[in-house]
Amino acid sequence: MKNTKYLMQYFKTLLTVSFLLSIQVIRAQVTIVPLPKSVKTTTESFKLKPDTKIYYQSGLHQEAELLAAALSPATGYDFTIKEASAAPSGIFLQKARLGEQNREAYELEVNKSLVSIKGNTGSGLFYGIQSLLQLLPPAVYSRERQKNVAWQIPGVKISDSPEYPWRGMMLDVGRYFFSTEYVKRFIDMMAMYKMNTLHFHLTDDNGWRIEIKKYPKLTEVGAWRGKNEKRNGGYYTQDDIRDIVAYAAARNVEVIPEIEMPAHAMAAIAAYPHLGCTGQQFEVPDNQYISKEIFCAGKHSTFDFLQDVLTEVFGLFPSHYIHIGGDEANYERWKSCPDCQNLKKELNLKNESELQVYMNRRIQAFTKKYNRTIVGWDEIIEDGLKEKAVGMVWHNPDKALKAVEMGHDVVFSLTKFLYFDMAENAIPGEVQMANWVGLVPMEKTYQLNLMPAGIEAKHKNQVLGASATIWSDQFNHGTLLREFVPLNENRSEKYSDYMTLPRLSALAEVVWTAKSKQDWADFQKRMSGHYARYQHAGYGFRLPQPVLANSVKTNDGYQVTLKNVVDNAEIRYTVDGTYPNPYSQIYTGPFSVKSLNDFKAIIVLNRSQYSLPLFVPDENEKFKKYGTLAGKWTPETVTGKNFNPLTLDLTGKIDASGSYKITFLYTTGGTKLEIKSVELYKNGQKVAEDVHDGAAGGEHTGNVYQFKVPQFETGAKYEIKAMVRGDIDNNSSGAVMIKKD
Ligand code: TNX
Repeated sequence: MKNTKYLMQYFKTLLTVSFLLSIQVIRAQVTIVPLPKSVKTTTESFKLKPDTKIYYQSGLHQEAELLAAALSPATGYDFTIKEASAAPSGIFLQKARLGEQNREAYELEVNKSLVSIKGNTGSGLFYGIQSLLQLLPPAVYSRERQKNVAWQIPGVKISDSPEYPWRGMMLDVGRYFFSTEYVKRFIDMMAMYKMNTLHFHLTDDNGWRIEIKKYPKLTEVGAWRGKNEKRNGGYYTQDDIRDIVAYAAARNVEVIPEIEMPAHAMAAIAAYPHLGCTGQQFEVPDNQYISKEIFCAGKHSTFDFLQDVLTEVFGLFPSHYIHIGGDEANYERWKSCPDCQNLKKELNLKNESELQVYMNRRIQAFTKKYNRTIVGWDEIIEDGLKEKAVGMVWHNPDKALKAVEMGHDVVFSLTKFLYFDMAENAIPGEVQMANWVGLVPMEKTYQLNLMPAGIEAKHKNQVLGASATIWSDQFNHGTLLREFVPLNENRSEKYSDYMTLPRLSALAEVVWTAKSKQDWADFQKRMSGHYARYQHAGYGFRLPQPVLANSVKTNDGYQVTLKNVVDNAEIRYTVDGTYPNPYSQIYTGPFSVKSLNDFKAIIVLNRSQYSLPLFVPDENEKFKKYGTLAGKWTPETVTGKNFNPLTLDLTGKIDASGSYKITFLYTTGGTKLEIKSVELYKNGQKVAEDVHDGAAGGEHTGNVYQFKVPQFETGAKYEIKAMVRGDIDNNSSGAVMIKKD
């Protein structure tokens, strides 16, 4: 008995040792995200030791301090920092004129005695440091001492610089007030992935978050909503703002404030009712909806107010840009406001949209005096906006084309790729998020193309980059923020983390790395070690599901091979229909199932952090009563803005004369499919049709089409042509079923 016990102990130790060895091997690979321009590896390596010194050339003290502060907690080493003009060993930070002139460029060279980081500026140097941290084991991000880690840095020669200057994230602190501490952590996440622009959405209907000395009610009234125990909110004092701006600047992050106008302004109007058209007193609304109450464009006092606010804002934010919102203005109040109508007449404007252009122009003229450039949601890109502006394109790439042709710059913020308030998946267990544009999985974000047709050569430099959004309006609806294991403590902050990571890492590569070098499979491989980095850094994140690597048909079913995409994690699975958990069967290699719908598999990082299950949904089962599958539609097969034919081959599925029913059934996507008609063709000849309007989406209306096959002919080719289009966007998918009556 005793012997077996010792033997077991021995094997356990052996396993642990080989486990640790395997980690070492993985670590020796360079897995930097975003992928650098050029990486050469050597067989040498540098080991951080308690007596490793950090040398810096004059002017780089701040960067040296940041590096020491990044390395000290996990290593437990108390690094000596010293100014020096040259260094034979240790870590050396230098300002140098690099071949690559970009201010954010850097070079990082590691050999066995020296780690050298060079940058044209402190910004470049900061990025050299970020890459260095990614060469160290994930535990380096921990704020607690990590024992038994060899702090080895592989030998490399890296030269690197970004493709785009605007690498952004937007944080909506208007709908949910994030603490200063959280905002700093958010900046840390960005900086880790070389993102450099924080778009700070400071004002909205549901909250005004920045102290303005001249208008104290903006925060006394406008920063709070709800009554009694439901009362919530908060704001940043001007000192908090200065603190955030400085913290960001030290990490090469520029903070661009957004003061929304004319809409999304209920919090300000609740504080100062004269800012609205009616002067009526409102409360700060607790939910997000498109409000009719917007800033009055017809009164001079509105402009006085906005200019006073902007003056204080400019004093706090050194950023060259100021975001003025401009989205989703409902003009109903302007239409019945005597002041707005008088002004419209006076200026000879055709409609209220031109009144908004007037407002933008007036604000733009004011900001110009402060040498600032306005940024706005793509609604501001209208004729009449004289000076150059930046359009933040969220609707569709056509808007970007219009903007660059008018001479403006653009930043992509496209909903379908960059709205991180959309869920990545729709399967049970996914944290519920917004869904009005469908799903935004990480792979979709990675596929974003910043040079759509028409922009390329001529307007290349007008594309500044991209920015993803963390809208927090869903945080208002307590019921939508479902309890989820990793999101236990401060739910809203963890929720925001979960929306942000890992998609932020994918966006980072889209804006930093040349498109020609972007490769999803390679990215996925490099990412596999990054979840542990997030974890050590204390960030919440979403774990990806296992990947179905292969399924081979066998005599009595399928053999399934799964791929793990997270380092040092297990795959666990079930074959009995139940949801797997961290104690389910461990995956060690290919397994057999009768039907592909029979298995569900998860990635388990640890007992409390595991992914949603990978499974093959059984659509046929769900839709069985509608007959058999005639075909599918996907965003790729539904093209254009108008009705276009979706052709499905029904040869073999139509096998007798008689009446047939075709049913369109939506499965996923943010918008519905509209159907106009279904025509039946026999050998290319139309033989029957059913014309009526139908739709397949969250609700199905008129989605069943019926026709008669007159004389069935064996060997004939049967096809249907359905005239379909997406409602707003072509982003839904679904099944088309056929059933003989
Ligand atoms: C649209 S995008 C908005 C926001 C919402 C978001 C929710 C844009 C400029 N306006 O006010 O928070 O959708 O996804």
